Formats: sequence, C-alpha cells, structure tokens
Amino acid sequence: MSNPFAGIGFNAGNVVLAGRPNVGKSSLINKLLDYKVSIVSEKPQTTRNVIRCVYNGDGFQIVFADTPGIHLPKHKLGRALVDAALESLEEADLVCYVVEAEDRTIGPEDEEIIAVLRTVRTPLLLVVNKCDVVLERKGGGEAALAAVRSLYEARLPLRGAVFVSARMGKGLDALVGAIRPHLPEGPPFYDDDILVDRPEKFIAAEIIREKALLLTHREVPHSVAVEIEEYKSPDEYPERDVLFIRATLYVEREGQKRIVIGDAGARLKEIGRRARMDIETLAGHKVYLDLWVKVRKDWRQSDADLRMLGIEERGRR
Ligand SMILES: Nc1nc2c(ncn2[C@@H]2O[C@H](COP(=O)(O)OP(=O)(O)OP(=O)(O)O)[C@@H](O)[C@H]2O)c(=O)[nH]1
Ligand SMILES: [Mg+2]
Repeated sequence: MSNPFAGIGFNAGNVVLAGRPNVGKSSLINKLLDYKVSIVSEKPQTTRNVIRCVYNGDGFQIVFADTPGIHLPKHKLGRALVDAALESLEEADLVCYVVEAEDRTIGPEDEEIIAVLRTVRTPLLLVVNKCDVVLERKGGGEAALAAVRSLYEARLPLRGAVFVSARMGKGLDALVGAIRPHLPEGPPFYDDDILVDRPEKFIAAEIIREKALLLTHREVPHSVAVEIEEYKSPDEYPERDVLFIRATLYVEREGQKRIVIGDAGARLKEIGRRARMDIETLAGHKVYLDLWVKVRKDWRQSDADLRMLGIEERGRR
C-alpha cells in the first residue's frame, strides 16, 4: 500500500515495549522521556494499563506503549494485564522485546511471549536491559551480553539487538537510533507538549499505588488498587491554592487493610507523604492528599471491580 505521506520529511510511529514483568520496561520509558510517566517497583506486575508516552526527536516522533508484563496469569487481573499487552502488539510499527542481561535460559514466561511474538507480523527488536549488572562484574561482561543475544536470536526473527541500562541511562541513543528506521513517514500523532496519553489524575493514582507497592510485601502489593474520588487542581479551580486529592486504596481483605494503615496509621502516612512529594513535583502545585483504605473483597477476581478500577479497559468501550 502506498503511503500518502511519502516525502513529507517527518516520521512517526508506534513502538510497543513488551516483556515479562520486572525487566524494566517502565524504567526505560521514564529514562527515555526523562520524566516519570510510568511507575516502577521491584515487584512484578507493577504496570496495569497500557500507557502511551511520546518521544519527540528532530524530524520524528515515537509513541511508546508501556505494557503490563506478560506472565502466566492466575487471576482475572492477570488475564486482563496480559490481554492488554497482547492487543497492542499488532497495531505497532515495531515491538521492542525487553529482556535482562542476566538471562541465561528462556523461562516459561518468555516461552509464552516468544510463542506470541512468532505469530505477529510486526518487526522485532531485542532490547537487553540491566546491562549495568553484568558489566560491573570483572571479565566476561561482553561475552555474557553476546550470549543473551544468541539465546533469543535462535528463537525469533530479530531485526537487531540493543544493549541498555535504564538505571544508568546507557545505550538510549542507540535504542532511539535502532527504532528510527522503523517509523513510517507521516505527521506526528501528538502535539509536542504532550508526554503521556493519560490524565494527571491517572498518574496521581499510579504514584499513590507505587508508594503502597514500595512499602508493603508479599501478597499485599498486588492487592492494592487506587481510586481517585476527588481531584481539584488550581488549574481548574482558581480560588484554590493547593491541589486537593482524595483517594481510596482498595485492598482485598481486612488483614491487608490493617497492614496498609500500619501501627497508629504510620504506614498510610508514609505512603501519603512520599506520594505527595512526587505529585507536587509533577503537578507544580502544593498538594493536600487525603487517603482512605477500604476492603473490596477479592476485587482481582471480579470483572465488575476490574472495570470500576479502570483496569479491564475493553469493558469501557
Ligand atoms: N540494575 C538495574 N535495575 C533496573 C534497570 N531497569 C530497571 N531496573 C529495576 O527493575 C525493577 C523493575 O522495573 P520496572 O520498570 O517496574 O519493570 P517493568 O518491566 O515495567 O515491570 P512490570 O510493570 O511489572 O511489567 C525495578 O526495581 C527497577 O529499579 C537497569 O537498567 N538496571
Ligand atoms: Mg511496568
């Protein structure tokens, strides 16, 4: 099919970051955009929605889709996360398959991802993240990276491989350089002042969830969902001098509620303190944050609750 935009001198395309949970997809996006658009934690299954983020270069625009990690789902929540990630693959101009520098074998989650990637026609680029971990070790670093490349190259028709460290901000220019030839000619999708396709309110909810993930353990982090009940910004309400946010943290059981609140409310207070600082940086306003914790029994197993919490997005169309 001929491209009606051929010769306009601008290229723009959609690039999906896909991979198993915890490989650093969201960290990479944040570093590329030099802005915290997507939350990060050391726990798997941090990202729950496909988040589109815009990278503007000279004469080109890349719309990155950060996706939830593809894993073997145990819950309806898990299934919704995997479906969201898979749906974005076909529409893209390029899929960046993110893996880790320390991968020595292909695990069951990557087996699943490889099976899917073999069925999509979208070109594939291997992105090996966390190279800092391997290169810090004496000797053998380069050989180890070559081994990771061969491991995946043997299984997939890759267009290339790029070695990066989201943590150290290394290899990112090479990554953008490897993506550019895959961007079709065409006008930009977004104005150049847009960074992310989600409202401020969504990002605020995600930041609150990130702090809850950081400060809780075992099953609790996965059982937390955040809903913003009220969001009144001085941008919309000029009579206010602070951004007022009232949010509810949903958990699945009473015991989890006690954990999130903590002794004499200490943990909830700390979640609120850290979230407030990050939201103030992003919004550019002083923030008053009012946090509540409620039990919504087994919400991760309920289609209706997943919809209500904005996770099962196909239900909203
Ligand atoms: N050493 C090292 N750690 C990294 C790097 N990039 C990310 N991490 C860490 O890896 C963990 C997971 O990062 P995320 O960005 O949340 O990973 P993700 O792939 O988005 O995870 P899901 O959203 O759960 O699919 C965090 O603890 C990050 O700090 C890196 O380049 N080097
Ligand atoms: Mg993520």
